[in-house]
Amino acid sequence: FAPNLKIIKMSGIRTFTMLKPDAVEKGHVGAILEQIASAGFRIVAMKLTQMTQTDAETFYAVHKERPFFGELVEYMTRGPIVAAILEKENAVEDFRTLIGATNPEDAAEGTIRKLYAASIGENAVHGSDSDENAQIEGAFHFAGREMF
Ligand code: IDP
Repeated sequence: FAPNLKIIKMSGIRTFTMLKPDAVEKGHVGAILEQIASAGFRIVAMKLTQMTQTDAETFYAVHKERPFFGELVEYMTRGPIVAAILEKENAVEDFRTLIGATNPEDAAEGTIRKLYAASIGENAVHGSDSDENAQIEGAFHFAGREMF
C-alpha cells in the first residue's frame, strides 16, 4: 500500500551528532566534519553551543544511575560542542559505524573515535543509537526553523 511504503522509506534518514568538548578543544572539528561529509552525510542543522548542567543531565538521563554519570556531565558541559543533524540513507547505523565503538581501544581502524578519541569517557563524538533517539536528540538541540 503506497502511503505505508513512503513511511518505511522515510525512516532512518537522519541522525544526531555532537562533536564533544575534547574534539573542539583539540581543534579536530574541521577534520571530523570532512570525514562525515566524505562518508556521504548531508548537514541538516549545525551549531557551536555549550550544554548547561541541566541540559547534560537531561540528555544523558538514561545513564543517571551509572558510576560515570557525574564525570560524563562535567565533561560534556566543560566547553563548547558542535551539535548537528545529519541526513543519509540508513543514517543511524552508518554513522555508528563511521564513529566506531564507545571505547576507542575497541574502535575499528579509520573510525572517528579510533582517530580522535582519548578514552572511553572522552570519546570525541556522539551518534544517536536509534531512529527514535535521533529524533528526540535533534529536537532537544534544534528548533524546526534551524533544520534545512
Ligand atoms: P555511545 O556514546 O557509544 O552510545 P553510551 O554507552 O551510550 O555510548 O555512553 C554514553 C557516553 O557516556 C559515552 O559516549 C562516553 O562519553 C560516556 N561513557 C560510557 N561509558 C563510560 C565509562 O565506562 N566511563 C566513562 N564514561 C563513559
